[in-house]
Amino acid sequence: MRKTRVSATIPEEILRRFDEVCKDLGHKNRSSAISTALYEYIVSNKWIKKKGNIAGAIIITYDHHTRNINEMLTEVQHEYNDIINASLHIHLTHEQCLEIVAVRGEANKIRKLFKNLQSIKGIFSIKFVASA
Ligand code: NI
Repeated sequence: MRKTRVSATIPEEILRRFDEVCKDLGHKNRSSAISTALYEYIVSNKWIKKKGNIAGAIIITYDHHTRNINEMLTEVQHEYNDIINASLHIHLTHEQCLEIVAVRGEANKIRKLFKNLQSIKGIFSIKFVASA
């Protein structure tokens, strides 16, 4: 593949942590690690534009003590029960929960569900992993 040189401005802290991960993964140089990271970014966000049916898992970590969060998560999931196949709840720590929501259906609807979940206050992280 033809290569090109780019220049980017990124926070020092992110670069420091990136270099640490590169080292842990055994990357010989930063360029190859950046290429791999960019490729993963492209692949993991492909579903954003996809049409038709897709399947995958929405993975959420959240603060169990945020007021009404459990009710909100349940409420949204009930609204989309036609595309949710299963959900798994794990009490990670005293305050943190992990929820894995298996989905299958129209990509547009899954995007809407994702956005609704994302807007709930108290969520630490949320991502969608599409099946290949
Ligand atoms: Ni829990």
